Amino acid sequence: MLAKVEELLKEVTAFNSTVAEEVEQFRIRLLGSKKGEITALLKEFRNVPVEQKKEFGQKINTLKKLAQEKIEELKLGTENNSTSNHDLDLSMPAAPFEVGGRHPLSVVRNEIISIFNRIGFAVSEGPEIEDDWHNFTALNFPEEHPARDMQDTFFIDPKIALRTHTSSVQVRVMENSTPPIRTISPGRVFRNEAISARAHCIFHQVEGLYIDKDVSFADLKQTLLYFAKEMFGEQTKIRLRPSYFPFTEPSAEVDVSCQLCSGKGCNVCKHTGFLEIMGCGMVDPNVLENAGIDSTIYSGFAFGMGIERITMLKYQVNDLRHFFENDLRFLKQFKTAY
Ligand code: 2U9
Repeated sequence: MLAKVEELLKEVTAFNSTVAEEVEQFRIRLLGSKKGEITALLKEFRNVPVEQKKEFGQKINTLKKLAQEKIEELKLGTENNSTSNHDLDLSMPAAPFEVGGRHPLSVVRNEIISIFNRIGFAVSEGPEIEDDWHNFTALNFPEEHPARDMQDTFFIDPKIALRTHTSSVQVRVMENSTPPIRTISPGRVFRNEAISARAHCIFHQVEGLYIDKDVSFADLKQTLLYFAKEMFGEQTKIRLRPSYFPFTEPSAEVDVSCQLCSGKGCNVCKHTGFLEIMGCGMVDPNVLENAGIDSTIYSGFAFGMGIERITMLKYQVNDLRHFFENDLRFLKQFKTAY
């Protein structure tokens, strides 16, 4: 057996090849798990006479190591030399790969930003974890307002919460700049609500703010009419209904004429011809003063909309949960340039 080891040592030392298949055949012949010659010699170790065990053990280990190293070394030199590469057809077209698309909420958010950019609104962003002042107090929320309740807002501690609207970002803009201010704030907001087809505890808003001398309710109406026509089509009409928000006075809900029935009345608009898209109003003088803006010199309007709601109306999506489930069959329908 020692003679066989010596013979194989010589053979391994002398072996050379640049062809991958030859190297692999050599590996199987020597080190293959079933019929490999070195493997077989290792199995025979227990039959070697005791006085030869030491010498045989050392030699067979040297042989195995040498064979393994040699095969690894030769493999490196043959990687680009395999005969199977001759099957490669370099004239074949490349495998198709799928290009991703933007999420529908991003598509609509970008469209809203673009519409307001065109009439001079800048984009402002701010923190998702907000203090009581910027989220509630500066915006004229009374101490006992229900939104300040644990049941409606995710509090981190008594004075810090996940923002419930992006108006908080605009308070920061007002504190840090002087009018004229024309800005929109897109972003995620958080409310402690049960998840359903119409509500989610995380959703996306765009809030808008315009402050200057002599800003009037007429400016607000024209701005929103321009937005509605750009977003839903030139034929779109708007309607304002009186409402109440702590931060605006007067306040209104804004409806657009129903896309499906062109305002004639159908199931979607519950036969009213209109669908609610946002809230708006003139910024309450208290809010201006809270942020350091003189309400005797300046006035302003503000509006706020949920991006999910705008997207549902524009694309006839009937369940808000689709936006959070990442089902590709849903998402693939929104491939666009935006
Ligand atoms: C400042 C002052 C006032 C923003 C406004 C609304 C009306 C409104 C809701 C629409 C659906 C939020 O997503 S929603 O639940 N928003 O109705 N938002 S006026 O008013 C502001 C903003 C900033 C400094």
